[in-house]
Amino acid sequence: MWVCDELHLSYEREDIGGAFGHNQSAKYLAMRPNGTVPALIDIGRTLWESNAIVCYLCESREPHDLLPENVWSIALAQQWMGWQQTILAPAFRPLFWNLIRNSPQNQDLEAVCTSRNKTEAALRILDDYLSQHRYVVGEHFSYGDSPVGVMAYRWFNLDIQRATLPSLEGWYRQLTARQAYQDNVMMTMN
Ligand SMILES: N[C@@H](CCC(=O)N[C@@H](CS)C(=O)NCC(=O)O)C(=O)O
Repeated sequence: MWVCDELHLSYEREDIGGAFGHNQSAKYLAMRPNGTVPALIDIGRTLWESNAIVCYLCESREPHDLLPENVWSIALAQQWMGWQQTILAPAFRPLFWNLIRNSPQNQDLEAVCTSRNKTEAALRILDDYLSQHRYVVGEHFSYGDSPVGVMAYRWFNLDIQRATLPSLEGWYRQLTARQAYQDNVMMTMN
């Protein structure tokens, strides 16, 4: 939704997952067979996997402001998007679920601790990279910033201890100045 608003797209949004409870319906499973969100319908065609959706929208809609500038930059954006899915998100998930989605009596504090440590270790890698780059692809905001940007909001707004990661924090502050980020990401976590 953040990227849709960055691109000023008009769209119809249907809330399906989590508390809305529609993601195992036959209708939804016909769109996304593993029942997770999101899924996009565009010109009667269905696409799923959030990063694929983000890349498709940025490529197919004008203006192309969020596109990385060249083949190398596209590869770098893909690198950080893949890293978010395979390294950062699995490290972070137990922390988020235990603190935000589980009731206090069902919180696994050992898992919280392990997950916090793993997430911080992963974010140090990004912090180190951002000490040399303004955004994940050089000097300009691009779609490559979006998956890690969503997770950064959660990281910086959980009630946990955090090491100082100054470059990560500086990059995150730039995102918080974007209207579409404020409208779609900076909200109560649930
Ligand atoms: N790699 C997938 C992850 C999809 C995913 O795990 N989605 C979660 C929400 S972030 C989900 O649908 N969970 C089930 C639910 O919300 O009911 C993607 O980026 O699209």
